[in-house]
Amino acid sequence: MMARPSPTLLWRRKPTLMIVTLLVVVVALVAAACTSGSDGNAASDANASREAAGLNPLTDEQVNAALKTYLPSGEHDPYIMFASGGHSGQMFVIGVPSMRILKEIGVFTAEPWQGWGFGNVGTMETLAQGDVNGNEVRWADTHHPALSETGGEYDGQFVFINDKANARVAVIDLRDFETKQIVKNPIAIVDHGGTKVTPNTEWIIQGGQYAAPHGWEYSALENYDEDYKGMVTFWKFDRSSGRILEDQSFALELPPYWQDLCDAGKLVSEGWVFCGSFNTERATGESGPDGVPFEAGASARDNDYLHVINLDKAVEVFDAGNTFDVNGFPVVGLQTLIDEGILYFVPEPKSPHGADVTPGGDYIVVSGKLDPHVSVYSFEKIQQAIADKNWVPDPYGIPVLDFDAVLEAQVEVGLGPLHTEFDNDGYAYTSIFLDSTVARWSLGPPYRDDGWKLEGTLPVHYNIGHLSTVGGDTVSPDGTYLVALNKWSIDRFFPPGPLLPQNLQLVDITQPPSDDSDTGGMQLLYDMPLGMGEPHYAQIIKADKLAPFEVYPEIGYDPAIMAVDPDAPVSGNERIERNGNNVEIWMTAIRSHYTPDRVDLKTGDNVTWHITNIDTSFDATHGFALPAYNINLSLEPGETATIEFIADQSGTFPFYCSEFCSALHLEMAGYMLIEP
Ligand code: K7E
Ligand code: CUA
Repeated sequence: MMARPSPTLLWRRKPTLMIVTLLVVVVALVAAACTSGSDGNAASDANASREAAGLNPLTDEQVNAALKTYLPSGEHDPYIMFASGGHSGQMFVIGVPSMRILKEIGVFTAEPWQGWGFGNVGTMETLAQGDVNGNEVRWADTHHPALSETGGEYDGQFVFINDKANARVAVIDLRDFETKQIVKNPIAIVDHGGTKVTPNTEWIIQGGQYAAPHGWEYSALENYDEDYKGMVTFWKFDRSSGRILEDQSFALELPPYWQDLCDAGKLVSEGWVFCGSFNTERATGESGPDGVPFEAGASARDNDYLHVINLDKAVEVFDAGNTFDVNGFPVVGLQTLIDEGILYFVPEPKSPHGADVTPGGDYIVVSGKLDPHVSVYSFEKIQQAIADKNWVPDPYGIPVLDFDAVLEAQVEVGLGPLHTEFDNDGYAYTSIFLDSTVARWSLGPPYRDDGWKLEGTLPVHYNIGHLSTVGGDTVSPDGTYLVALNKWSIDRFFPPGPLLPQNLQLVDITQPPSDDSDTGGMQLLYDMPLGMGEPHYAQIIKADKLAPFEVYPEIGYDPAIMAVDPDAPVSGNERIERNGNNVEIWMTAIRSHYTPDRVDLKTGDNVTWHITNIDTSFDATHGFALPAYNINLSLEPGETATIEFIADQSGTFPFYCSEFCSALHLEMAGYMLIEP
């Protein structure tokens, strides 16, 4: 290749070229100004259209914000956010910065478009793993998604999420974005502090919340101190099978404090886990023995306890069998935790909520909802206090480390701080619930020499819960965008009845703090309403870390086992076999035909019906809608699925493809005839 002369060389050699070029640039600029509107403002064309629709004209700053989120048709988002679906029991996949919803993944709740829980035996079985003692539970209160990590960074392979209402954890495989497993916690009926993962995803952490007897056995509130217990569960995750190994998992018996969010240590603190807690008062409510309403009783003390857990040691004790069983599940007892030096407490100020480990693993940031500071603890100082036995025991004999000995810094950030995430430049971002702001503050050494100070606050709308920065809880956060997950939207959107959407607000955090910015350099870009549940938390990953299937790798692929089903129908072996009143059907689907397209049954037949989508083109999904029997499948290219039912209603039932797959999609149909 010919070397190109540098611009300076070019100027020196050809002064006339320089003049001509400058002229061209000036002419182009003038032309651009003329076409962009009569006053030369780039926004004025847009504002003319806006005026026609009755919208307010945009300011330059708003135009600037709009440009930062706009993606022309066909351009993909550089980041993908996995947001909890809240009460929907699902998970949302959202592009950042466009804030476009890409998918709602069916998790704990049936989802018809994906055929999740509407007849597909694989999906029905996965959902049934979440039943509670045989009771079907088909909603969930999902709170905290956690992407799998390798070396403390998101690896794009799996995402996990908890159900607070029933203490369940789900595993989603990011090859096809489908839920593969649900586990029900055997000792707790409610949770909260899940899910977070250890830096190599050996363990998925599920922290508890409202104390109850283990196994949720009956015991009157009068027996609270003796019978009620807290817990944290460590689920062993096996990456190769993509499953939680329930028989290699265990829990810790904790005092009946209400454990809250946990975070795993990383780098210097790898092998440790930190969980917030509240109600160390052991309040039992207005109608309970102490007669004080929970909200007052559980926030009476100035401090609750950050639980500092030596997970490596807990695993050793578990491996040695030093456990007892609850519902067949191994639990390391509280006295063992004390004797073996597995559990320590650190006082955390008033009504704590978040506990977040800094990217280097060297500090733990804790916020108390009723304390205007974030409190930053040094992991090194915690280790020193443990070595020095600088503690006093709590009522259960658990060492409470000296607050001043382990505290590194406190930064006043505002009223009602909750959760904290980080960027790549030594700044931390804390959600401030009561003030409805995001606080940007600087970490001290080794992150920033001039740190531990508030840099600015950005108003958000309103009542922010969690916030999420790109890779914000990993060892290498990306300092680009932040999403504020606001609980209330009030006046931000058209009110669709009295139940209002949540408001996810996108914030640009690329600009450094400056003296002339109250917001610490943060700029609000975009409001995204979400009217499907309350997404408490979200994680944002770089899109190029995800490598999902475009189509299933082979025809006859069963997503439930992520392998070819040897019994899957394939082209040429389609058939119907009857054996007494057991009927088995092998059917294929291809644009625009089901083979066979007629199925004859008799009332009372036990029907097993396999269908494979033998199309292999990108996006060539077929559906399978069968009326009266509550069946709908979504068959992605290559996928096979099985439905089972008893033909208990006779009649004539057209079945059809429920995805508009081709020009002859309406003709992609058939008849199921059930003879009385
Ligand atoms: Cu809503 Cu993490 Cu469940 Cu805080 S939690 S807001
Ligand atoms: Cu296949 Cu529509």
